[in-house]
Amino acid sequence: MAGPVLAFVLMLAMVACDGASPAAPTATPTATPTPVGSAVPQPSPPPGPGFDPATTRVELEKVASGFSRPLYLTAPPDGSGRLFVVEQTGKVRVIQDGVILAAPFADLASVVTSEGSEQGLLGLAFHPKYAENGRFFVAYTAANGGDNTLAEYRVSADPNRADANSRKVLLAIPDFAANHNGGMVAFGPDGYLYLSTGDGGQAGDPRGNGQNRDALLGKILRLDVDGAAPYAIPAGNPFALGGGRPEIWAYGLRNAWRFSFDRQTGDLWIADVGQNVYEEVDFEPAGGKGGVNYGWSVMEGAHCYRPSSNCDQTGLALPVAEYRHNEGCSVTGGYVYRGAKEPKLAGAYFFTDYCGGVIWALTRAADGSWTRTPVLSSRLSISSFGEDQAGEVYVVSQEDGTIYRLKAR
Ligand SMILES: [Ca+2]
Repeated sequence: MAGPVLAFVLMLAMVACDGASPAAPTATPTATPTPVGSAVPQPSPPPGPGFDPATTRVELEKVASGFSRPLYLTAPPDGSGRLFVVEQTGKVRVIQDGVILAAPFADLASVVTSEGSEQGLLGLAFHPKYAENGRFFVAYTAANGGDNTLAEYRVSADPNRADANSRKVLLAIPDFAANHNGGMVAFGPDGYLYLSTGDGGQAGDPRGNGQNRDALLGKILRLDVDGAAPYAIPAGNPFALGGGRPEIWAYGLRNAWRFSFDRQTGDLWIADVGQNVYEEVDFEPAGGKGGVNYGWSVMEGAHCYRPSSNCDQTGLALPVAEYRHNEGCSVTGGYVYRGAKEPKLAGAYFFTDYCGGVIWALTRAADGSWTRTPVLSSRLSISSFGEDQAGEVYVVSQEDGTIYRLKAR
């Protein structure tokens, strides 16, 4: 119990120490206009007939418990029906037919550091062709001092055990603070691998990484893991031909701890953890060209941060939803529900706050306006959501080590 509580104290301490930032922020001027291919959210298909903000509420059904500081859940696209749970200290556990297998699928404890409250094994993504190639990808803070690391592994001959000797490090980004390490890794509908990185940490983006397109921190990266080793740059990446690091897909992010793709539309939803006041959800419609600047640290949410007034918002994409810290401390992004078991949830984006525990549904009306509806006061410390292969949505509760399934009430 002390771990998560301490984690919060530390997280809040980090958030509150802005005045102690050792380095002056270096605003990095951008010489050329940002290719804001999709800075203004375009209407996607409206929320399905399923979710009704006026009447639909949710409840949680316990799936399995006994995990140690779980941070994520996903499933391989192999028809096995298994759920894979990421534990912060380095293990990946398997739930098969409702039972947690005794032996972990993978144990990365020797290669990750989880000393800091935001460090550890942070993300996991199975290759879209996992059933054929057995490849999967993990994001973690490395034991060498916290490099924000993306590595690839393969499954062994036993489908419930990874090959511990198969590790290949694709990317290791040096980091200067224990907090803000991103760590979401997911394949997009384009087959490319997306990875979030934090701004490095401390508070207030002391090194100006969010707006620095020559830095890999404070970004979402897009990589082709089916081309040249260790990865190739997708030809359509916004800075593939110059203007910044070619790996960058999106920038101006503080710590996009969780993002997801709508499995039906391909829309990208980004939950970016805020500084002192505002938590935000960003939205990039499917088909965007990337290169969107989500504003940090010029802005926190939809508000000027540096400078605190009259900041230059030219070319910045504002969040589609935000809330103040009177409702929480750290946004936990989720998923648009596209499963089959809960037709009443169809089409809504579900997310929460780690401290507040209220699960919200975010929907867009026909006139383009967004509505954030509280659908459950969970009283949990929810570190993440997750999806199974069929699109059912799960809640990962860090403090009680339990996985729940999201249900309509
Ligand atoms: Ca960091």
